[in-house]
Amino acid sequence: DEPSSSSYPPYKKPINVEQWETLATKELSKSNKTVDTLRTQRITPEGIAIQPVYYDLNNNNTSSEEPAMPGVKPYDRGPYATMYSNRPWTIRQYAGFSTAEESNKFYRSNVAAGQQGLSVAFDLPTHRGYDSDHPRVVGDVGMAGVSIDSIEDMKILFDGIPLDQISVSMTMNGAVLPTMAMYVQAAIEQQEVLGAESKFREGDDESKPSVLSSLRGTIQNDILKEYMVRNTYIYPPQQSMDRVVADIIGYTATHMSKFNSVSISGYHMQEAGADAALELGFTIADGLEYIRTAVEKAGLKVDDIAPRYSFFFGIGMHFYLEIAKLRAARRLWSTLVEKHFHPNDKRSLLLRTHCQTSGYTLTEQQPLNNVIRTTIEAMAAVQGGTQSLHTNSYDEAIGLPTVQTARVARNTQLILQEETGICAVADPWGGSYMMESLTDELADKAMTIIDEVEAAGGMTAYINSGMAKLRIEESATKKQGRIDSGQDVIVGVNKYRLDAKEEEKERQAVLQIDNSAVRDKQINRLKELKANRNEDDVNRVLAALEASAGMDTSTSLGTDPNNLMALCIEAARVRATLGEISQALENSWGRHVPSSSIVEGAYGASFNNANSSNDDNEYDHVLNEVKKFAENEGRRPRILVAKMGQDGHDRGAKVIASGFSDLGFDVDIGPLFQTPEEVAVQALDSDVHVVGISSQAAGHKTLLPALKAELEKNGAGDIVIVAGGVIPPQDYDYLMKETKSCQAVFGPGTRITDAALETLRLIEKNQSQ
Ligand code: DCA
Repeated sequence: DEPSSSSYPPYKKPINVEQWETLATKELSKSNKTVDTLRTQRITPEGIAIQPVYYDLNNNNTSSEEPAMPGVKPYDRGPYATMYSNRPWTIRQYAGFSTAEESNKFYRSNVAAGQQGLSVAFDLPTHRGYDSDHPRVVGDVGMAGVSIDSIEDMKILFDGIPLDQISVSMTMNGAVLPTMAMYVQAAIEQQEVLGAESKFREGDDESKPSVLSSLRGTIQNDILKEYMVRNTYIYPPQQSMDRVVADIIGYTATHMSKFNSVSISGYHMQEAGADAALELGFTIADGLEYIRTAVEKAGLKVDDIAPRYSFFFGIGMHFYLEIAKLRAARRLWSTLVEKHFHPNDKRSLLLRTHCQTSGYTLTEQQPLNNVIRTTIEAMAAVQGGTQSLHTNSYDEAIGLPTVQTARVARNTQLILQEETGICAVADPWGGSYMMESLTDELADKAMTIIDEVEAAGGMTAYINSGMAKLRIEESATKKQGRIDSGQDVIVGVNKYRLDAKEEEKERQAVLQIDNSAVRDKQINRLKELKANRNEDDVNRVLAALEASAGMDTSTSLGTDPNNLMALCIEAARVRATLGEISQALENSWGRHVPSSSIVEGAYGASFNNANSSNDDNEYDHVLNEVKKFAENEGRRPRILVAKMGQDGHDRGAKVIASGFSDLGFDVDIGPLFQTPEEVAVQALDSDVHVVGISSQAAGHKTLLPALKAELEKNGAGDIVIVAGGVIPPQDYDYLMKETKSCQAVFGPGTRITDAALETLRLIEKNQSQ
């Protein structure tokens, strides 16, 4: 019953209830429950006992082919036999903003209010390996996450939070070595403070666990998807895989056995526009590549590392499909890991996953609708059997969540866990004709994609060929065309929209961060740190790091003295900063420079599909207006689509670039991570009519005025600036009136045809002045 690599037949097994009971009993051993308790723990007022698992009771359990039980290979129905009837999923809200003090306060109150695990969002300078005093990060410090420059910040972040008891997930991929090291060193120093009360091992007291082996949590450490979609990489792919990812996996396998060393993430692919099959196929292919790197290149054993690989998927609005996706993911993973790596430990086959409801499906218009969307997505995640879940706040299309919206998001999960009875049953969909067949079909489609990647030599090679990025961007552009043409309905946006006045009334307050105050605070703390440390120690460790980075042999074994994770912990101990540690590695490896391209024709084709019968459609109207402009002007309207600061979310920028290009604009697309000065230079060099700035990470209030000033300084004040992305409507006046730093803001939900037409009008207006 092994699938072939090119086709993926439905995977059915005889039901074996006894096997399930044995597994369930084992899982229950740490509680005082038995299988019988589970069978009777939820009785409805009508006297119906809800069962922990359902299967075809008319079968004699051996001869017929049925979907295998939960906890049984290939795990379609869940990685554990008892699932939530024994232990509900972890409510794990992703959060972090401003300073470590502010975020720590927020974490503590969340835990007190029912959150079960922490999940840290770092700001973009931290992701990209810059300290807060670096000139490239002026607009980004503390904005899209918490700012961490050193071990001192990390200690404050977890102050009063016992790291041996609460599991901590950290979304970090670029500067993953210094961040992980600072977390570990913070735990060691936390234990020193706890002193006699500490449950950790001191000296050679083997009866107690060591600090490191007590730490529970997950580091994202998934660099492959950064090159495809999220763009918070620092170093080139090869060194990132063979040294950074592999050394962390090796180190944690030896010293931190409860820590998940990688969180293989499809989420960002879905956010960037990938459909479910692409998200699934690419994510599983990434996972295979991470095992290969650890086993074949670093010489680690599959059973030492694979049980601590974890996954992360996005959950959008296609309810049935998202459930099928998680079922198919577990099946594909267990089958392919078994086939390629022959593990002995069953845990190597289990796909355990975190999920997050989709940020992309949230709308700026009528934000309360987002509560409903998030609830539906959360239900898909848990009916698909996720282990851990983040539910978005309903105001996240326009900014950072407030205390109130964060509470609604958390309560969404608490209500599902404690009011609905959903936890009582594992995989309620098992045996449904529709769900089983959807699972088969989606697994099949994803398998075709995995085959394609494997044929190209695995995911690193496939990414290097540019194909992975292109396929996701093409999928995103087509999706935008379907939304703009009304084929895909979004209630309150492209259908049932309120008029402007009513929309205004529904507007939400958003959390405002005083970016320059956070930056000043961080810079002061950096100065203090540097004044009080031993520079010789710092220089010695940084030199050792650079030397190790320069070696061309693997240092991934957890016992290797040159293991980069071990050296970074030492660097954190002597108070080297995150920027210094990152720079030491960069001295050996350099910084990765991405290339960018534009998908052509996909927007137009997708838009026109819906309107093929209509000769006089809006798409053609815009195309004609652009043509007229070109005839009058002697050249086409030219736009530079750019991103400033460390914000790497480029779905919006890419989709706009492709859409405008299909609509007849000449489009230049700027490199990522530009300063306002660099964008101005490119705008002048390319003689554009308009600069379109896409901002997803809250830096707009600092960066847009700086760009405007820079253009004016160079005598190019007539270049139109338009902005789009996640910009709260409250900031529109500041940008358009107070500082006059842009002439239009295209918020979420703007159709590209509308944006293109308005941009054209603004160019004409500027020219006539
Ligand atoms: N019966 C008995 N034990 C169970 C059951 C059950 N039904 N369900 C879970 N458990 C156990 C697990 O085996 C695990 O124990 P272990 O650590 O000793 O193996 C423990 O309970 C925790 O459960 P788990 O399902 O692993 O849940 P989490 O600790 O929340 O981990 C996971 C979830 C996806 C693996 C992790 O990588 C994670 O938290 N990711 C979050 C990533 C994130 O936040 N990203 C931010 C965007």
